[in-house]
Amino acid sequence: MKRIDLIFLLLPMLAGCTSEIPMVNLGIDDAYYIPRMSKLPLESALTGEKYVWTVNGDTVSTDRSYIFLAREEGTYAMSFEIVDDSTPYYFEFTVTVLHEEVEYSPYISRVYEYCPAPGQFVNEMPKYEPGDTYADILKKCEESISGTNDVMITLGAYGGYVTFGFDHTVINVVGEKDFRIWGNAFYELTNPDARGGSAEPGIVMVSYDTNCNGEPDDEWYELAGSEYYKPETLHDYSITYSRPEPGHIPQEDETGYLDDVTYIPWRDSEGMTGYVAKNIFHSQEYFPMWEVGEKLTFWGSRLAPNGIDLSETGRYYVLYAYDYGYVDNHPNDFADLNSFDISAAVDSAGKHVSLPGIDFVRVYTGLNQYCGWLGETSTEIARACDLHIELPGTPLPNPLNNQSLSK
Ligand SMILES: [Ca+2]
Ligand SMILES: [Ca+2]
Ligand SMILES: [Ca+2]
Repeated sequence: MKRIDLIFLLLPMLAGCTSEIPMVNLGIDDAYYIPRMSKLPLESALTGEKYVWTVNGDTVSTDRSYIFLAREEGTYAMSFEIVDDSTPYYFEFTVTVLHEEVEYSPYISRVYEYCPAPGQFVNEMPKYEPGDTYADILKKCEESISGTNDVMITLGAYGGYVTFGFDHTVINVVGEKDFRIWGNAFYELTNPDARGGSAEPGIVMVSYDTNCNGEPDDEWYELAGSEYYKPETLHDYSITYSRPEPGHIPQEDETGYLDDVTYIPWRDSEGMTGYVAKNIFHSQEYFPMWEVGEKLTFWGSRLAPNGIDLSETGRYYVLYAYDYGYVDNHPNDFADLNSFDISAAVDSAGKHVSLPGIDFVRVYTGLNQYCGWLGETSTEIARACDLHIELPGTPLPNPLNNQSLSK
């Protein structure tokens, strides 16, 4: 096939996404240099009937545009073809993937959103101080869970979420788990084999920055955990919490542990209603104080309740861990059970999707459950880590509490 100079609309020259959109004639300038684990968006300025992109001889896309992304350093032989009877084109070029200039961090570097549902640790983890705006709270969240700061944040009751990212794209390595998240789950010591104690499973969603604007405004996919396809798991569930009415009169319960059993009312898409109660251990406001609206609505999948009251009098709940695929579900020393494979991503219809990598992770509390004086079930997070970035001198990052990674 005849080689013809092809005008490409090349988005960034280096290091992923910029707002510059220079027109580059690839027939003259046909080599690209990018850091590993960063995206190179390519789009043909010319149109035709069909398109074929190849990397090292393998067809990787048949769309008009293609985002190149590689974990390994080296030079990649690329081709782009427009299959068209009247104006066919074929073009070859190279992408050289280099080591990043400033070493990547394997840990969280950015928190994009923090929207907890009401809960007993809300306004405390992180701490709300009078006058704090949403931007202030977001910054506190970022300081809490970035790097190895390991300061726990709460997501509150069902649906509350946090969205975070790294200083690079997390590659979906085939056949391997890709990132890990730390919570504060534990098994009760009397019966650890039952894997019950404090398991407050959070559902994980991932997103690839396909429009390359650095913002989490692209399509989201849930990572299907062990419960995803079970009939007791609800999809398209939603819930709305209302701020307590002015002049609301607290109602204590007879156990003495709850100050106000009708504190924050909720209504869900199943037609159920209930309350997030206030307990005697946490006297601050439970509705996020930086929020200005009267209602907070959340949606997603909802897992079945996992808590059992062994006392049968509301005094001793054990929350049993689900098998796999959730945050804050198994203790942190179980590395594998707290690690996630991007290949578990499914679309809104439950169909598996193939993502080359992800730029954004969202975690939300997956249960709408209230357990006596333990209060509402809420996912907590302290750290996350890309499993494909090595640290000099340590083969894998150290987990919290110096617990062994090898379990
Ligand atoms: Ca993977
Ligand atoms: Ca985006
Ligand atoms: Ca927890």
